[in-house]
Amino acid sequence: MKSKKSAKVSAKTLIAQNATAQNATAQNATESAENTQALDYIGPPPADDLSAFTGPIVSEERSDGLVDAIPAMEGALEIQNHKHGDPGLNNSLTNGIQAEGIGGQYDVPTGGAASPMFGVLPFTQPFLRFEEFGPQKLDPTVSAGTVPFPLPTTGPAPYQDPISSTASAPETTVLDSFLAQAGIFPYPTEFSNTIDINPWTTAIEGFLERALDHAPMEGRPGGQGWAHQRWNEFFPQAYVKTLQGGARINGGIRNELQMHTYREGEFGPGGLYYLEGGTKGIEPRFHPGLPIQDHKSLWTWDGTFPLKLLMARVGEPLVLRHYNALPIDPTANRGIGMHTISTHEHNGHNPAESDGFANAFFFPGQYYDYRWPMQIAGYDTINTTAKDPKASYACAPGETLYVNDLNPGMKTCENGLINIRGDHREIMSTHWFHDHMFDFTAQNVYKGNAAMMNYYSGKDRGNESVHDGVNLAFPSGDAMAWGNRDYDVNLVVSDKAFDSEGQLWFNIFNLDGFIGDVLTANYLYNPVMEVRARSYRFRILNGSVSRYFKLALVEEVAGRTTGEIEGAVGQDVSWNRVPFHMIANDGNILEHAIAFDGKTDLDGDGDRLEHKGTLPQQSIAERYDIIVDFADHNLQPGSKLFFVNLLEHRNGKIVEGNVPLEQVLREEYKAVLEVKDGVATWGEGDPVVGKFMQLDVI
Ligand SMILES: [Cu+2]
Repeated sequence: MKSKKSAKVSAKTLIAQNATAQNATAQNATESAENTQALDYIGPPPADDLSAFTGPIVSEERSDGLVDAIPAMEGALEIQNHKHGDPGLNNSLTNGIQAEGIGGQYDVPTGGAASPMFGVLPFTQPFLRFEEFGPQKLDPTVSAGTVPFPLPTTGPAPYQDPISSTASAPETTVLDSFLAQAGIFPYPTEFSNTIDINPWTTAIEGFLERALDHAPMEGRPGGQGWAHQRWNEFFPQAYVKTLQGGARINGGIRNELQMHTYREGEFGPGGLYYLEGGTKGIEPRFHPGLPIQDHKSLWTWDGTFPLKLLMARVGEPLVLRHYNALPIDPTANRGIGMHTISTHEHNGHNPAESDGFANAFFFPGQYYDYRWPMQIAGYDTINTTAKDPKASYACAPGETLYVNDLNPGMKTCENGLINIRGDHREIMSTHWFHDHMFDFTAQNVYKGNAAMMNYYSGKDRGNESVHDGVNLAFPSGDAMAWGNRDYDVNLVVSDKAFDSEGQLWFNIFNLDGFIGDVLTANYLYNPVMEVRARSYRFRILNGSVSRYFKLALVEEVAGRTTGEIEGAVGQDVSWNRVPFHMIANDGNILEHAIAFDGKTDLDGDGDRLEHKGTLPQQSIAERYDIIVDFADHNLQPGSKLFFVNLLEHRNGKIVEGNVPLEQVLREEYKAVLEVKDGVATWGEGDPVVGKFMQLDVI
């Protein structure tokens, strides 16, 4: 990224000034602006820099040098005596079932027995909304807590290892006190913090039985090549502190960081999504009747449930400080996943050093500062004067933002907006970020390293009541200026499998793609969500690692012949397809909403009905944003709906095809448990085809 603009100023300086002089106006800030062309280095690392380009340069003629190169995974796998640990050592393959599968037509889960469900019935647990990380203003005047990242200690299972601290995690309340400290320390820097030392160094040295040469606190590689590009221009104005960690109980430390603070709108007392005590006490399990996940089985953001959501704003550069609290011992993983991680913000326009490059992984005890500029594409060439209000930052009265327009400086929120540079048609909406570890992305994402990210902007405000010609007023709520989630629902759909003890299981020996036999919504098995009789936005992410979906929405009505899809003989219910509109795909808001109402033949194959209430195929990592009106289509309080998956897989290699909606609902297509040689396996169908989430209109 190279700036074409000459009149740049230092956001860092301005923010510091603004913070120390609360009454500093945009005019003052502009007057004290300094030219940052000299501050932001553009170009390759100098020859004497730590990160200067050295090769080997890869080409057919020059590939010999790679043969003797150190393997990319070298450090990640190291155990005692410079040996490599086997990260699959503790995988719980059940009953001797091997990588080649069970030989059945439906190899689901891949090469494994059917997941035990411990007698849990479908649609018997409430849905959980995502929990917000809650970005905070980056403010140099805040006196930040300086307690270092706590060390792993032994403790009781399932949240710690009782015997070995290097196979364990820091104690949960100690971790929470660490995360809850004010501010951010050490303060984020342009160059990687390779001066401070990884606070886990002594423990790591004890485990490796050798001294570490140098173990920096930050995992981002050092030198100019890994310094944050255009740092002064896109100086972070907000930050998030979080960690990747083994499963533990949610301590509720983010309750007050939720925008709604459990006081506003449907998240407030009496609202549909209010939680008494917030998220405090929520256990890491897929259903209250399924086992609590062990800290070695499930590695989520914060280590907790619910899954996490980053509410970020277009125009506001952000630092995500990501700590690695995973076990020092690479085999303390129940045979799934790698304890070194790298974080990729999927579809984001981010510079390479903050893009989750697969080999730029970081180690237990370290952090990595990802700096995401959050600018609109076209920043350098289109609307550089920031005159177009459609390209704007969403804000509340009194908020300020540094903007690098013709008159650079701190700008104050006016009518819910601050204009910024760039092409408004490029504004993004629904993203996610996830692990990108070399060779281990699938396992680590499966194991919980996946979070969602909503981009808020003038156009996509998260406030449905502002009609200013800019805001698209998508269903959301209006209790707050922006970022209302009352009727704006993040929904990650992903398939999982469990071993005989009910712990998360993945077949690491089959490299053709792993599919699970339990479909989850926000990592919950068959949850029930209550909705109002009104419009909702669903931001649906396919969070699987090898499985595609085709999702439909139906209403279930009493009477075998009442609905447009008749029930089978013996069923006393029938179904109606529920129309909706698609408004965004893969983080891009569509120019026009697309109606999936059966009136248009969207793919021109002569069949209109197939699009009524049914989405196109949804690939891995793909996002569809849809709007459903639970007050239309004869829906009303008391109506009961289901999300249904119609796409069949028989293995992780390839999609088999669509199963007709009628056959799924009538259970003419239905996976059946069969016991072969004492092992429960699936026959006659893919168990992930079918209903997976219930919606009750209240
Ligand atoms: Cu991705």
